[in-house]
Amino acid sequence: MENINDNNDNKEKGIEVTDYKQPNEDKNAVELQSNIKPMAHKNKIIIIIFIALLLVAITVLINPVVINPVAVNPVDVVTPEAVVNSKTPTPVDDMILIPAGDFIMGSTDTEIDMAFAMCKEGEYPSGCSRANYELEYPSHTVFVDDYLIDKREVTNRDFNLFLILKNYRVSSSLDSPYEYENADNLPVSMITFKEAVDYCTWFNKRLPTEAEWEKAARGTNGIMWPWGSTWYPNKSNHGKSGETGKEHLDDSDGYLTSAPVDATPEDISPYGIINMSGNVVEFVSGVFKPYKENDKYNILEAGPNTILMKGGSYKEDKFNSRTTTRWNEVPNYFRSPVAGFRCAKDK
Ligand SMILES: [Ca+2]
Ligand SMILES: [Ca+2]
Repeated sequence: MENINDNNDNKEKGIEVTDYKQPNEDKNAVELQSNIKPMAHKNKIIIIIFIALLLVAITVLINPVVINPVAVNPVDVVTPEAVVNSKTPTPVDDMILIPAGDFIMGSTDTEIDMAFAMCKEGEYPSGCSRANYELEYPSHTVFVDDYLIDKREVTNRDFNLFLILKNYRVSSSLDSPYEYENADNLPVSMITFKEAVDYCTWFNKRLPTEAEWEKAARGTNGIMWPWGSTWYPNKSNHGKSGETGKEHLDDSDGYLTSAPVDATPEDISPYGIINMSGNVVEFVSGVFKPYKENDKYNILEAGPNTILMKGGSYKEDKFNSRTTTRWNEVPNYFRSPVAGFRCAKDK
């Protein structure tokens, strides 16, 4: 700023600032510069190339393996062998935070009537009992604290990883889906309640409570299926109603039996949790009993240690695939190709 001001001052005073230099001196200066510039430019290029080569050499020495930058979904491509052989084997950990707050749990009398009517309209109306849906009564508000829950059902791949790394032995020799080929990304099933608990514990997680599971499935507004209160037959992997012991499979949704855990992305809850209507029913923690708010129906106690499961499966029709659906079974020996689980944990 000072020089510019000085020049302006000089111009105002009628003095040309370049008058001190003779014309011949200027010519020599130009010639001298023209001789020096190419040499300086070459040197700069050589120095830049040298530095670039040095950086490349350092990079190669530090990272000898070129990593493929293409993004992949580990659920789709990682085999159990690859995971076990890696330096840091780990199950897929994809959890979603459910914020603390109230939600609507259970079903109203009207919703129970709707479920019963759907059953009566199915292929096996004589097998329908309203009492099955009265287990969900009443609709009541429940506060649930912050927690995290798995976005997807636990896969064969991850359960197999648990068996290998933990040297865990299941309680019987199984004709197990997780021993099938090409089944890595199917939901694990044929496991007992205890085995599901042990898996979650090994992963520093736990089974969700029934309230946590139901809130994750239906959000705060009490919707009937995870995506809303209107049934869409192609959103989830479901089955169809039928006589006990008869075929309940339905491939109209694209899957006759269990589907890969991320294959039906439209079976999605308000929180973004997948497969809470269909695929496999899911163990939750706690003991099965009528809701304490039930002042109307005489629900038979199923036993002090009766376990709970939630949601539907690839063998269940729409009325048994609702967010409020409750199942109970005797633990320890129960294992089924339609029963799997997902884990939760405190925030
Ligand atoms: Ca199906
Ligand atoms: Ca499910």
